[in-house]
Amino acid sequence: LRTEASLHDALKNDEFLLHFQPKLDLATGALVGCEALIRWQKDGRLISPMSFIPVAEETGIIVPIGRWVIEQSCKVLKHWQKQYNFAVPIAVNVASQQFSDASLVPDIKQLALRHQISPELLEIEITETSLMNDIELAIMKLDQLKSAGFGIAVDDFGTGYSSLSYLRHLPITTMKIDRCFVSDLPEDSAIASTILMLGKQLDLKIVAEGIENEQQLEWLRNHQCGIGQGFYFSQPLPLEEFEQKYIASN
Ligand code: G
Ligand code: G
Ligand code: MN
Ligand code: NA
Repeated sequence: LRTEASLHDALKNDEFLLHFQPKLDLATGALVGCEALIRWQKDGRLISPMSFIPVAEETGIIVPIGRWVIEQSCKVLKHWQKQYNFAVPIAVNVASQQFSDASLVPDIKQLALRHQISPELLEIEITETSLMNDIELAIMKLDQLKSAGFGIAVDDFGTGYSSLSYLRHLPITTMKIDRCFVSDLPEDSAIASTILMLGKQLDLKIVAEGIENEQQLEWLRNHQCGIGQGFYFSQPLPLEEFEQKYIASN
Protein backbone atom coordinates (compact mmCIF):
# COMPACT_ATOMS: atom_id res chain seq x y z
CA LEU A 1 0.00 0.00 0.00
CA ARG A 2 1.66 3.20 -1.19
CA THR A 3 -0.04 5.44 1.33
CA GLU A 4 1.32 8.29 3.39
CA ALA A 5 1.12 6.10 6.51
CA SER A 6 3.08 3.27 4.91
CA LEU A 7 5.75 5.70 3.69
CA HIS A 8 5.94 7.16 7.16
CA ASP A 9 6.46 3.66 8.58
CA ALA A 10 9.07 2.95 5.92
CA LEU A 11 11.06 5.98 7.08
CA LYS A 12 10.66 5.05 10.73
CA ASN A 13 11.67 1.42 10.10
CA ASP A 14 14.62 2.39 7.93
CA GLU A 15 13.31 0.57 4.83
CA PHE A 16 14.72 2.97 2.25
CA LEU A 17 18.10 2.55 0.66
CA LEU A 18 20.12 4.20 -2.08
CA HIS A 19 21.53 2.73 -5.24
CA PHE A 20 24.33 4.53 -7.07
CA GLN A 21 24.82 4.94 -10.80
CA PRO A 22 28.25 6.10 -12.01
CA LYS A 23 28.86 9.19 -14.14
CA LEU A 24 31.94 8.78 -16.30
CA ASP A 25 34.25 11.15 -18.14
CA LEU A 26 33.57 10.10 -21.73
CA ALA A 27 37.09 10.92 -22.93
CA THR A 28 39.00 9.01 -20.23
CA GLY A 29 36.45 6.64 -18.71
CA ALA A 30 37.26 8.02 -15.23
CA LEU A 31 34.57 8.12 -12.57
CA VAL A 32 33.56 11.75 -12.03
CA GLY A 33 30.42 11.39 -9.95
CA CYS A 34 27.34 9.33 -9.28
CA GLU A 35 23.59 9.67 -8.91
CA ALA A 36 21.83 8.39 -5.80
CA LEU A 37 18.52 6.66 -6.60
CA ILE A 38 16.16 5.64 -3.83
CA ARG A 39 14.63 2.19 -3.40
CA TRP A 40 12.19 0.82 -0.84
CA GLN A 41 13.01 -2.57 0.57
CA LYS A 42 9.76 -4.11 1.63
CA ASP A 43 9.17 -7.78 2.46
CA GLY A 44 12.39 -8.73 0.71
CA ARG A 45 11.51 -6.89 -2.51
CA LEU A 46 12.80 -3.65 -3.92
CA ILE A 47 10.10 -1.17 -4.81
CA SER A 48 10.87 1.39 -7.52
CA PRO A 49 10.60 5.09 -6.71
CA MET A 50 8.23 5.45 -9.66
CA SER A 51 5.58 3.70 -7.60
CA PHE A 52 5.93 5.77 -4.43
CA ILE A 53 7.51 9.18 -5.23
CA PRO A 54 4.25 10.49 -6.79
CA VAL A 55 2.28 9.60 -3.62
CA ALA A 56 5.07 11.04 -1.48
CA GLU A 57 4.80 14.30 -3.44
CA GLU A 58 1.02 14.48 -3.20
CA THR A 59 1.05 13.94 0.55
CA GLY A 60 4.08 16.06 1.39
CA ILE A 61 6.00 13.19 2.93
CA ILE A 62 8.53 13.72 0.12
CA VAL A 63 10.08 16.40 2.35
CA PRO A 64 11.31 14.06 5.11
CA ILE A 65 12.06 11.31 2.55
CA GLY A 66 14.14 13.77 0.50
CA ARG A 67 15.88 14.89 3.66
CA TRP A 68 16.72 11.25 4.40
CA VAL A 69 18.22 10.90 0.90
CA ILE A 70 20.43 13.96 1.43
CA GLU A 71 21.53 12.87 4.90
CA GLN A 72 22.24 9.32 3.74
CA SER A 73 24.32 10.73 0.87
CA CYS A 74 26.32 12.83 3.37
CA LYS A 75 27.00 9.69 5.42
CA VAL A 76 28.15 7.78 2.35
CA LEU A 77 30.48 10.64 1.34
CA LYS A 78 31.94 10.63 4.84
CA HIS A 79 32.39 6.87 4.69
CA TRP A 80 34.22 7.08 1.33
CA GLN A 81 36.54 9.73 2.74
CA LYS A 82 37.37 7.68 5.81
CA GLN A 83 37.51 4.27 4.20
CA TYR A 84 39.11 5.05 0.85
CA ASN A 85 40.43 8.59 1.19
CA PHE A 86 38.52 9.23 -2.00
CA ALA A 87 35.32 10.90 -2.94
CA VAL A 88 33.32 11.86 -6.00
CA PRO A 89 30.23 14.05 -5.87
CA ILE A 90 26.87 12.43 -5.20
CA ALA A 91 23.87 13.86 -7.04
CA VAL A 92 20.47 13.60 -5.36
CA ASN A 93 17.13 14.05 -7.07
CA VAL A 94 14.96 16.79 -5.62
CA ALA A 95 11.25 16.49 -6.35
CA SER A 96 9.15 19.47 -7.26
CA GLN A 97 7.23 19.51 -3.96
CA GLN A 98 10.47 19.20 -2.06
CA PHE A 99 12.03 22.07 -3.99
CA SER A 100 9.03 24.30 -3.19
CA ASP A 101 9.30 23.57 0.51
CA ALA A 102 10.89 26.38 2.51
CA SER A 103 13.04 23.90 4.45
CA LEU A 104 15.06 22.66 1.45
CA VAL A 105 17.90 25.19 1.38
CA PRO A 106 18.42 25.40 5.17
CA ASP A 107 18.18 21.60 5.42
CA ILE A 108 20.88 20.98 2.82
CA LYS A 109 23.20 23.55 4.36
CA GLN A 110 22.63 22.21 7.85
CA LEU A 111 23.17 18.57 6.86
CA ALA A 112 26.40 19.33 4.98
CA LEU A 113 27.65 21.30 7.95
CA ARG A 114 26.68 18.70 10.51
CA HIS A 115 28.35 15.89 8.57
CA GLN A 116 31.28 18.11 7.57
CA ILE A 117 30.76 17.55 3.87
CA SER A 118 32.33 19.90 1.38
CA PRO A 119 29.37 21.37 -0.58
CA GLU A 120 31.11 20.62 -3.89
CA LEU A 121 30.51 16.94 -3.15
CA LEU A 122 26.74 17.33 -3.14
CA GLU A 123 24.82 18.08 -6.30
CA ILE A 124 21.09 18.49 -6.57
CA GLU A 125 19.21 17.38 -9.67
CA ILE A 126 16.01 19.28 -10.38
CA THR A 127 13.84 18.79 -13.42
CA GLU A 128 13.32 21.63 -15.80
CA THR A 129 9.59 21.49 -15.06
CA SER A 130 10.08 22.00 -11.30
CA LEU A 131 12.28 25.01 -11.95
CA MET A 132 9.76 26.66 -14.20
CA ASN A 133 6.89 26.41 -11.65
CA ASP A 134 8.02 29.60 -10.00
CA ILE A 135 11.04 30.83 -11.84
CA GLU A 136 11.79 33.83 -9.62
CA LEU A 137 11.70 31.75 -6.46
CA ALA A 138 13.76 29.03 -8.15
CA ILE A 139 16.47 31.55 -9.06
CA MET A 140 16.55 32.79 -5.46
CA LYS A 141 16.89 29.30 -3.99
CA LEU A 142 19.45 28.16 -6.52
CA ASP A 143 21.49 31.31 -5.89
CA GLN A 144 21.63 30.42 -2.21
CA LEU A 145 22.70 26.85 -2.95
CA LYS A 146 25.23 27.79 -5.61
CA SER A 147 26.85 30.51 -3.55
CA ALA A 148 27.20 27.98 -0.73
CA GLY A 149 29.11 25.78 -3.20
CA PHE A 150 26.59 23.02 -3.98
CA GLY A 151 26.31 21.68 -7.53
CA ILE A 152 23.04 22.18 -9.38
CA ALA A 153 21.98 20.07 -12.35
CA VAL A 154 18.90 20.49 -14.51
CA ASP A 155 17.55 16.96 -14.90
CA ASP A 156 15.70 15.64 -17.98
CA PHE A 157 16.74 18.71 -19.93
CA GLY A 158 14.80 19.23 -23.13
CA THR A 159 11.57 17.60 -21.97
CA GLY A 160 10.10 20.56 -20.10
CA TYR A 161 9.29 24.02 -21.24
CA SER A 162 12.22 26.11 -20.15
CA SER A 163 12.19 29.58 -21.31
CA LEU A 164 15.54 30.08 -22.97
CA SER A 165 15.58 33.68 -21.84
CA TYR A 166 15.52 32.53 -18.22
CA LEU A 167 18.02 29.77 -18.66
CA ARG A 168 20.94 32.15 -18.59
CA HIS A 169 19.75 33.62 -15.29
CA LEU A 170 19.52 30.22 -13.63
CA PRO A 171 22.56 29.67 -11.44
CA ILE A 172 23.08 26.06 -12.53
CA THR A 173 26.31 24.13 -13.01
CA THR A 174 25.18 21.14 -15.11
CA MET A 175 22.64 20.20 -17.75
CA LYS A 176 21.56 16.57 -18.12
CA ILE A 177 20.42 15.68 -21.63
CA ASP A 178 17.27 13.62 -21.21
CA ARG A 179 17.66 10.01 -22.20
CA CYS A 180 14.96 10.20 -24.87
CA PHE A 181 17.34 12.36 -26.96
CA VAL A 182 20.26 10.03 -26.31
CA SER A 183 18.18 7.05 -27.42
CA ASP A 184 17.64 8.81 -30.78
CA LEU A 185 21.39 8.85 -31.43
CA PRO A 186 23.17 8.64 -33.78
CA GLU A 187 20.44 8.83 -36.45
CA ASP A 188 18.46 11.67 -35.01
CA SER A 189 20.87 14.08 -33.38
CA ALA A 190 19.27 17.50 -33.79
CA ILE A 191 18.19 17.95 -30.18
CA ALA A 192 21.33 16.49 -28.61
CA SER A 193 23.50 18.74 -30.81
CA THR A 194 21.47 21.77 -29.86
CA ILE A 195 21.64 21.05 -26.13
CA LEU A 196 25.40 20.49 -26.35
CA MET A 197 25.83 23.79 -28.15
CA LEU A 198 23.66 25.61 -25.65
CA GLY A 199 25.54 24.11 -22.71
CA LYS A 200 28.84 25.13 -24.22
CA GLN A 201 27.66 28.70 -24.76
CA LEU A 202 26.41 28.90 -21.17
CA ASP A 203 29.62 27.30 -19.88
CA LEU A 204 27.84 24.38 -18.22
CA LYS A 205 28.89 20.79 -17.68
CA ILE A 206 26.83 18.44 -19.84
CA VAL A 207 25.85 14.95 -18.79
CA ALA A 208 24.24 12.59 -21.30
CA GLU A 209 21.75 10.28 -19.56
CA GLY A 210 20.64 6.85 -20.63
CA ILE A 211 23.61 5.79 -22.78
CA GLU A 212 22.79 2.21 -23.77
CA ASN A 213 25.15 1.35 -26.62
CA GLU A 214 28.49 1.93 -28.27
CA GLN A 215 27.02 3.95 -31.16
CA GLN A 216 25.46 6.49 -28.82
CA LEU A 217 28.70 6.69 -26.85
CA GLU A 218 30.76 7.24 -30.03
CA TRP A 219 28.49 10.02 -31.21
CA LEU A 220 28.59 11.77 -27.83
CA ARG A 221 32.38 11.47 -27.60
CA ASN A 222 32.79 12.85 -31.11
CA HIS A 223 30.58 15.79 -30.21
CA GLN A 224 32.50 16.77 -27.09
CA CYS A 225 29.93 15.67 -24.57
CA GLY A 226 31.98 15.61 -21.36
CA ILE A 227 30.14 13.21 -19.09
CA GLY A 228 27.87 10.20 -19.51
CA GLN A 229 25.66 7.88 -17.53
CA GLY A 230 23.63 4.85 -18.54
CA PHE A 231 23.09 1.10 -18.61
CA TYR A 232 25.91 0.73 -21.18
CA PHE A 233 28.31 1.51 -18.32
CA SER A 234 26.28 0.36 -15.35
CA GLN A 235 22.85 0.01 -13.81
CA PRO A 236 22.34 1.82 -10.51
CA LEU A 237 24.17 -0.43 -7.98
CA PRO A 238 23.83 -1.22 -4.29
CA LEU A 239 26.42 0.69 -2.23
CA GLU A 240 28.86 -2.19 -1.65
CA GLU A 241 28.85 -3.14 -5.32
CA PHE A 242 29.38 0.44 -6.41
CA GLU A 243 32.29 0.76 -3.98
CA GLN A 244 33.95 -2.44 -5.15
CA LYS A 245 33.63 -1.57 -8.79
CA TYR A 246 34.41 2.15 -8.73
CA ILE A 247 35.85 3.36 -5.43
CA ALA A 248 37.99 0.64 -3.88
CA SER A 249 39.93 0.17 -7.12
CA ASN A 250 41.01 3.81 -7.20
O1 G B 1 16.05 4.51 -10.55
P1 G B 1 15.01 4.75 -11.28
O2 G B 1 15.90 4.51 -10.68
O3 G B 1 14.08 3.66 -11.51
O4 G B 1 14.21 6.05 -10.83
C1 G B 1 12.93 6.30 -11.30
C2 G B 1 12.55 7.74 -11.09
O5 G B 1 12.56 8.04 -9.69
C3 G B 1 13.49 8.72 -11.77
O6 G B 1 12.71 9.74 -12.33
C4 G B 1 14.28 9.27 -10.63
O7 G B 1 14.67 10.62 -10.84
C5 G B 1 13.30 9.19 -9.47
N1 G B 1 14.03 9.11 -8.20
C6 G B 1 14.93 8.17 -7.84
N2 G B 1 15.42 8.43 -6.63
C7 G B 1 14.82 9.56 -6.20
C8 G B 1 14.91 10.34 -5.01
O8 G B 1 15.68 10.08 -4.10
N3 G B 1 14.09 11.43 -4.93
C9 G B 1 13.24 11.79 -5.94
N4 G B 1 12.51 12.87 -5.77
N5 G B 1 13.14 11.08 -7.07
C10 G B 1 13.91 9.98 -7.21
O1 G C 1 14.67 11.03 -13.94
P1 G C 1 16.09 10.67 -13.70
O2 G C 1 16.97 11.04 -14.82
O3 G C 1 16.60 11.07 -12.37
O4 G C 1 16.05 9.10 -13.69
C1 G C 1 17.06 8.25 -13.56
C2 G C 1 16.40 7.00 -14.07
O5 G C 1 16.99 6.58 -15.29
C3 G C 1 16.51 5.84 -13.13
O6 G C 1 15.31 5.17 -13.21
C4 G C 1 17.60 5.01 -13.76
O7 G C 1 17.50 3.67 -13.36
C5 G C 1 17.26 5.21 -15.23
N1 G C 1 18.35 4.94 -16.15
C6 G C 1 19.66 5.14 -15.97
N2 G C 1 20.38 4.77 -17.06
C7 G C 1 19.49 4.33 -17.96
C8 G C 1 19.61 3.80 -19.30
O8 G C 1 20.69 3.66 -19.87
N3 G C 1 18.46 3.45 -19.92
C9 G C 1 17.24 3.59 -19.32
N4 G C 1 16.17 3.21 -20.01
N5 G C 1 17.09 4.07 -18.08
C10 G C 1 18.20 4.44 -17.41
MN1 MN D 1 18.18 12.35 -11.99
NA1 NA E 1 16.92 12.51 -15.95
